[in-house]
Amino acid sequence: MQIDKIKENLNTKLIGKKLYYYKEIDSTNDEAKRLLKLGAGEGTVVIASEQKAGKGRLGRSWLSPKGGLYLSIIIKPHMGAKEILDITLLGSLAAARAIRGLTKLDARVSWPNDIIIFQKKVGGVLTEISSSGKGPNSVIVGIGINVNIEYDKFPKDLVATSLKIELGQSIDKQKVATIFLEEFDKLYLAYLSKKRKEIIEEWKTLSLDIGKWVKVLKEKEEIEGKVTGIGTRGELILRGIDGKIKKLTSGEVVKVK
Ligand code: BT5
Repeated sequence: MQIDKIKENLNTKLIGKKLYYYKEIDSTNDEAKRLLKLGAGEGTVVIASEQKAGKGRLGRSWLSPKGGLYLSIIIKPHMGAKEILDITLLGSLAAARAIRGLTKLDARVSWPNDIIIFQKKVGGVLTEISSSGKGPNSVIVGIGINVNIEYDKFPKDLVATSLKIELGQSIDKQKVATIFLEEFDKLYLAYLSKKRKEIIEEWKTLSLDIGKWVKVLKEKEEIEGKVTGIGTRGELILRGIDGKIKKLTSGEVVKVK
């Protein structure tokens, strides 16, 4: 990865002023946590070419071979744990914007943290709160995007794709990283200046779930309903078959009809 190319081209106000690069690491989110303990500030970015213990949510793992983009951003938005879903939505929107802008592929989002192209997962967001830093809670936004990963690197049972697979050719990974960080920077600054509503509206326009009948997996429970919107804290709002409205703050959409 040509990290200097990112540093030279990056045009952001807050994000990526400090950028750490590793050829190989356990998890960029874990490294961001370690850096936080050493006093890393808001906007710090950790990028790796390969992760040996890439993490998904709920203890799942994130396949992280060479060719993918793996990065984590430290932010300090002065908010409680309840608003963390907003940041996850913001992260997936930034990724969808970057992919759409660079490739014209129809990248979409699915609640709460998936980035999807033609029904296949091309990226995911893992947002974690860390209270170990000094001052306000810090939030670590980890993002993985399958950029130049070949089809045979994915296990058969994984419904995944990469930008290379969809485009039929490799794409400049530095550019994907730069544009993603710039989109994240814009969205995060907008979020801080009370533009949450606009961000959620845009997320909804790219959502595969809104208005659809979906199945949500929440722990071991399966909940079905028609998605009617996103709540004030990023929660998924569903109308069940009984007509009752449910608001989900955790779980994930697993099936869209
Ligand atoms: C996610 O979790 O989608 C969050 C992924 C976040 C990864 C980034 S990479 C940089 C940073 N550092 C980290 O250690 N993590 C973050 P979740 O919604 O739980 O989805 C995980 C599931 O997606 C797995 O159980 C697999 O089924 C599937 N999966 C794993 N690797 C994948 C990949 N490379 N592409 C598509 N799907 C994958």
